[in-house]
Amino acid sequence: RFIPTPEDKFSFGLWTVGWQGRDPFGDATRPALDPVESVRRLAELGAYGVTFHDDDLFPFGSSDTERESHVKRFRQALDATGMVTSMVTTNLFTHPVFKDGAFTANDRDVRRFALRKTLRNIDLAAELGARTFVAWGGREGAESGAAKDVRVALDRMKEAFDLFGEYVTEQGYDLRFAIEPKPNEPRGDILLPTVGHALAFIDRLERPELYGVNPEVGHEQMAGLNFPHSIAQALWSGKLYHIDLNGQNGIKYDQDLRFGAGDLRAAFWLVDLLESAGWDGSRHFDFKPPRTEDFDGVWASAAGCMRNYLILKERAAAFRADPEVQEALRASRVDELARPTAPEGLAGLLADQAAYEDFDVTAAAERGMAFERLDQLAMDHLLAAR
Ligand code: 3MF
Ligand code: MG
Ligand code: MG
Ligand code: MG
Repeated sequence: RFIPTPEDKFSFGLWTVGWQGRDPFGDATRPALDPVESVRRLAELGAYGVTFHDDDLFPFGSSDTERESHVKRFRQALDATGMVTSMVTTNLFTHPVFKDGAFTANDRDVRRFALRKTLRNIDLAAELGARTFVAWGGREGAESGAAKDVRVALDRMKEAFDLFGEYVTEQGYDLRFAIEPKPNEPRGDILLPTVGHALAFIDRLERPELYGVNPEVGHEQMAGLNFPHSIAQALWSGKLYHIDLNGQNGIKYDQDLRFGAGDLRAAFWLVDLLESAGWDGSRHFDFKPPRTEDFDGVWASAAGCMRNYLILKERAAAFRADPEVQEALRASRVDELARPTAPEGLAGLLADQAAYEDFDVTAAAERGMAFERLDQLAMDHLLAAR
């Protein structure tokens, strides 16, 4: 029970299990992990894919031949294990050159370098058969007001994404972009801070169909937002192109706990939503095994992400299948929300005396919604008390 298989489509960033535990206050607590070893171990644990930043696979500044040899070893590991590269992304935040951002750095030559670094990496993504290219605006932001003209920065951000869209179209690559919002950290404030901001930005691009979002559990929760609600709106917009699953305890620094840690109830509703929406993309984990852990702890943490997803999937299915829950949903009139409010149109609505003149406001106001009973049933299922 709860044993992951490739059919579950679980994937991990190389930077997750490979995180050495360096934080603003402390040095690395673990040695570097060979990407080939990560591929092998994750395959053994039941994952189907891995994802990476260019710099996770070959060090920043590698020559073309060094780059080729790293890619070749990685490819061999994929072939040997049957793992896929499900997503590729660019590191535009670690090297000091990106201290003021990449596509929106005030320095124009830094922006041009960032575009070229990304275009090179888009080629690699296509070469490895990835269909999704994630862009997190790591340092696109500011600490102070006059430092960044946000309207102009958004022009430059649009310019960058439009160029990438033109490039994949010209090259005939089957690749879509997923923008990853985050409100802050490492910058004081980051541009495109939430899913909603990113969705509005995408509407202004030249080829909007090429772009969607890559929401991360902890990033929305850092802003105090309801993650399942953000995912629901992304799905409703047809824009959920990828997802970063992890755990977070409220409005704090980006904790990147394993999936299921942190806000467990949000995780339950998230899995319920993804599964009932028939989400067929990767279940991608972007977490950090805490720096207290040795490698046994790293693999236990990775396994825990998948196990928790599968447990929650079972719990959510049990909730949906319970006849008492179905009855409670009806009692809360959840099905009624699916009925269009005025299908007869404006004229019919205006002519309907029952809608206004004869409407019994008092009686309607007195009807309870029965949400508490419904939510307790969910709680019982989540805690396996039913
Ligand atoms: C930072 C993140 C990033 C992105 C990654 C993929 C390092 O909080 O979440 O992880 O997910 O850059 O685009
Ligand atoms: Mg995070
Ligand atoms: Mg993160
Ligand atoms: Mg992320």
